[in-house]
Parts: sequence; structure tokens; C-alpha cells
Amino acid sequence: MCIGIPNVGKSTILNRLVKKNIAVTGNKPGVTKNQQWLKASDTFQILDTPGILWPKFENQTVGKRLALTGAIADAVFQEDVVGLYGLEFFLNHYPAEIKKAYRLSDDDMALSAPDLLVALTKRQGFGEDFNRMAERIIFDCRQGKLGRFTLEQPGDTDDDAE
Ligand SMILES: Nc1nc2c(ncn2[C@@H]2O[C@H](COP(=O)(O)OP(=O)(O)OP(=O)(O)O)[C@@H](O)[C@H]2O)c(=O)[nH]1
Ligand SMILES: [Mg+2]
Repeated sequence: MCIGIPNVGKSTILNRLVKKNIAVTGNKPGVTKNQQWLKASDTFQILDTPGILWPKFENQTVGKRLALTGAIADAVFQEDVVGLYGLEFFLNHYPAEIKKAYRLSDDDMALSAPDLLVALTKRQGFGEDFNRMAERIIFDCRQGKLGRFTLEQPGDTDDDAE
């Protein structure tokens, strides 16, 4: 059986294992709606399952991480909150990557995340539409423009990202 949070690639890897594109895949959470047996051989079958999440999140940070990586539907979060979370996370944990991706100066790097969001919004020609820049940051994280990253590490405490 393959189980995990939504949109992490469960159905994709199962298709690869059975060497056929049987399971439906897609770049959004909740694509697999029902359990489905996939036959790899006469003696080996694998059960694909819909993505699952905790019934409720213990803290905001967990929700923001899931939102940033696309495990929960975009409609259920505010993109400015999630985009700002991503920007701040990369500034703190992957400064070299974000500096390169958005061609930031040393002065930019000294700004707070909200101030940098404002500056980037203007620079991209989005005027005062901060949501649009936040959406761009979310998109870039997911597309790999900011490189490979991990949002949680062994030893993290609940309050570290807050
Ligand atoms: N870059 C990258 N993308 C992947 C990989 N595996 C899957 N994807 C993409 O991730 C998206 C989600 O893949 P799915 O296989 O539908 O994910 P899932 O876990 O079955 O999702 P749900 O059924 O919604 O829970 C699709 O757009 C895939 O093409 C991978 O190894 N690398
Ligand atoms: Mg699936």
C-alpha cells in the first residue's frame, strides 16, 4: 500500500513500479479520489490511496509548510501569508539560493521579509499587488527555481519557524 500526504507523487511512483500509466496523476492535491489496486505482476499488487492529512493542524507553521509545498489546496490559504512564510524561510535557511534566484543585493538581504516582499513586488512590476509576488514565490518554490529544500529537519521545535 502507498500512503502519504496529498500531492507528493504516490500515484506517479506506483505507475513507474507497474510500468503502466494506470493511476491518474496531477499537479494538485486530491487527484486520487478512491483506493485503486495496481497490478505489478501476477503475484504483486499495490494499493494506491488518496492523500491523507491530519484532521487538524497543531500549529500554523505546519499548515504553512503544507501549503507552500502544495499538499493542501491553494483555495484554503491566503497566498500572502504562505508566500511571506516561504520568503522568510529561504532568507533564514537558504540565503544563497534566494539571493541568486531573485538577484538580490546585500542591501536587499538586510531587509526584513515583509520589506523585501514589498521591494520585490515593485521590482517585478506588480505595483502594490503583494499577493501576486507571494504567488510567484510559492510557484518558484514548487517549481524548483529556488533549488532543493527541506522545510523541516530533525530536532526542529514547534516554535522555530514562528
Ligand atoms: N519533480 C518531481 N515531480 C514529481 C515527482 N513525482 C511526482 N511528481 C509530480 O507531482 C505531482 C503529483 O503527483 P501524484 O502522483 O499525482 O501525487 P499523489 O501523491 O498521488 O497525489 P494525491 O493523489 O493527490 O494525493 C504530479 O504533477 C507529478 O508529475 C518527482 O519525483 N519529481
Ligand atoms: Mg494519487
